[in-house]
Amino acid sequence: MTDRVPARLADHPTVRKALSRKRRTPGTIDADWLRELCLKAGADDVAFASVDNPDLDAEREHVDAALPGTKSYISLVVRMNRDNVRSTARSVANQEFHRSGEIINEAAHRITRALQDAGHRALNPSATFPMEMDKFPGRIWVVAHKPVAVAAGLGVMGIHRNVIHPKFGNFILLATILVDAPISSYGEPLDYSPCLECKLCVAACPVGAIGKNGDFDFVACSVHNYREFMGGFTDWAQTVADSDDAADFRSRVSDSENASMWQSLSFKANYKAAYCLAVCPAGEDVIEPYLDDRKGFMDLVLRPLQDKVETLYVLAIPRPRSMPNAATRTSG
Ligand code: B12
Ligand code: SF4
Repeated sequence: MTDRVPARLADHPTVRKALSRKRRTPGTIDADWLRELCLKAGADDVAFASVDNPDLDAEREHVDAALPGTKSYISLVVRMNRDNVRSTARSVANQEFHRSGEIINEAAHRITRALQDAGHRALNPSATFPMEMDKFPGRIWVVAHKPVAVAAGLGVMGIHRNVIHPKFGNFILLATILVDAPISSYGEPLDYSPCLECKLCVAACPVGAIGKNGDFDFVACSVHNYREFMGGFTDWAQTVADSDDAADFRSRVSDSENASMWQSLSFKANYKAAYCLAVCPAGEDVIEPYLDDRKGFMDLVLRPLQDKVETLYVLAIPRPRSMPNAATRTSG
């Protein structure tokens, strides 16, 4: 090593210090040590997958671009508080998503730091936003957390295409850390799906994005739920640009919609619904009230969301020109 250092660098204090200490040659990461590290850092569950796992072939080029030489995925789960997600008050549910996102990002950041200190190259892409908007409307996420979690054995995607953890149900957020080393043992996919096929998610979605057979209309979901993100923001800005004057603009967009957009811009972008997650009774920790009294569960959890009067955002498909692109839902 010393021979390879040019003479003009050899006397630099940093170089002298680096050369005098013991070299670390990080090898395979011990799975038990890593699991303990992740749980202590704030994850509620964790499992590992290899980049060579054929179920994750589609991720390979993306993670290799993010961290060249990625060898393993560390898949993290953080629980969400269920009744917050179920609330008809969007501020309550959004606060739960944002806070859980911060918790999982903080956990991933701590774990990545510990891996770096152990001599590894490691990277923690954001759990949710920010994403790679220069690629919009293409793939804006660095790594797809769901397939990694499924391959690592942390859950299975239900009819609503969210990952259901066998114990925590779908009240979880996911994150993935990329690391440049193999891990001593990898997870296996679950041998059953926690999804009960009850179809409450189908009944709850305000824009019909979830098909009974598991088809998912991501455009319908994205246009409504993500109204204050990406394309929905462009539509709002376009309405500003297309308006003749203030009165015209206020006739097109309600004060409440503008205030909501401003709340998203000034705080964090808020989701319009996550009702598919809210109503899902799957998971060992979640299922009891549903088993005890299915009608009671529906009255308590599903009905208030179905009955909520709210603005829905849908794309205009060929229909009379007078049809607006926002409609008010008056009943379930
Ligand atoms: C893109 C995305 C979305 C898109 C598309 C959803 C989807 N099913 O892919 C939209 C905007 C609709 C969305 C909505 C929501 N999302 Co989202 N989303 C993501 C993201 C960034 C990637 C998802 C992904 O891996 N897709 C690819 C494959 C794996 O998904 P798939 O279901 O098998 O296939 C569908 C897509 O590929 C889609 N598709 C096909 N081509 C294209 C092209 C583009 C450009 C897009 C956008 C989609 C798309 O159609 C396929 C069939 O449905 C992840 C974060 C991340 N970095 O992983 C969060 C994530 C999946 N979302 C999450 C959540 C919570 C939500 C919402 C509840 C939002 C909310 N908080 O209100 C809703 C639920 C909608 C639903 N029922 O799926 C969580 C899920 C947690 C869990 N338990 O599984 C994640 C993992 C974020 C996180 N860190 O936890 N989401
Ligand atoms: S609500 Fe029912 S059908 Fe939908 S994902 Fe959950 S368990 Fe499966």
